[in-house]
Amino acid sequence: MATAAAHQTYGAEEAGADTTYERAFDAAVAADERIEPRDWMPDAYRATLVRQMAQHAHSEIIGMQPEANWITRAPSLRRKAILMAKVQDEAGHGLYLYSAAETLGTSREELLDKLHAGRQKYSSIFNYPTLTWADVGAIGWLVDGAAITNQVPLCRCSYGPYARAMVRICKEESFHQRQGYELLLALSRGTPEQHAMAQDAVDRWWWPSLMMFGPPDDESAHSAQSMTWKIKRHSNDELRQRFVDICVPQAESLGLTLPDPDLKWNEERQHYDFGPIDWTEFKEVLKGNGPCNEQRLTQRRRAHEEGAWVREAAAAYAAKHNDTTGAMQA
Ligand code: BYC
Repeated sequence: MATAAAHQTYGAEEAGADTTYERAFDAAVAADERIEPRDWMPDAYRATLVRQMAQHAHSEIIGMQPEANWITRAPSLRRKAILMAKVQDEAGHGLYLYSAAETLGTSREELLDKLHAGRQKYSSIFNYPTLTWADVGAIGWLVDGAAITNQVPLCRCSYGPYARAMVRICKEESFHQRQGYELLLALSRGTPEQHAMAQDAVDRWWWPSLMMFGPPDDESAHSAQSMTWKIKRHSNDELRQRFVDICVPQAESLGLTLPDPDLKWNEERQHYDFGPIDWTEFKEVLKGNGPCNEQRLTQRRRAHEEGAWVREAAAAYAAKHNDTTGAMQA
């Protein structure tokens, strides 16, 4: 926090002085300063952050499922070790994000309850099945690639704890994306069957990856406000275009094609044009009608219930440890 006036600590006795605080908050955002947990912030800013960070955290932990599906069937020890490390990283990302959300006054328990009750979303992408081993590569290349494109700007998000969590997450996502690319390259250069498997996976994951960036700008309910608050730095369509532009040459190097006959370089725009996205499918997935929505939530609820004893044991251990520390101090 740089300027004292811009960063007033919020307290009950200060209610009524919101206008001054609001001006200071707006000035801090305009000056590209970070807002920190103890700073005054508009209720709607806090609610928007909780919504986005919760959705992001839930995506990380639900995102473990489609990939974990292949851990036992990885084709070599090396691939298995890499995949296990990646899936563990996703759990870690979830934890950084739940912790960052806790700084806004919401507990991890509360957010998980909302996820399990279907009251908070997670990314549409994780409602698609991983049918073959090549899907692990396609997720790494496309899904992690889309995640990085979307998340690198979040390292400059106005809310400090979220921005700082994103720095480490992006470094790890970058490794994930490269392992996916390397996996697909190995398959693409392998037998004709392996090449066909890689192509099939790319065909199935391409369009859902483009949907990860959210609805088109003119239908994005939150973008304008989130960009004013510098939570988001770019619009959904801008980031989607950036992702397409990155992927086309990479697909060529992989020796694979992208399943879009309208994909072509536009000299005037200096971008690739691409075909229409099936927003009906996106809306259906968000409504819970994607191929795996039910399976993902059922598995998540079951994992939570089965993990109850771990949480109880950890709480008992912490209480015992606190007792011992207390006794030693007394
Ligand atoms: N899926 O006004 P909009 C990862 C919702 S990567 C589901 O544009 P916003 C990972 C949106 O929440 C994935 N819902 O919203 C990678 C809103 O509904 P509510 C996670 C979506 O927030 C590899 C409504 O549609 N990444 O974790 O301004 C392995 C209107 O949208 C989606 C993040 O979460 C979607 N694709 O922009 C493992 C990144 N798109 O909330 C894990 C952080 C939109 O009003 N999040 N909706 O009910 C963001 O950057 C933004 O939240 C979004 C959406 C760009 C996704």
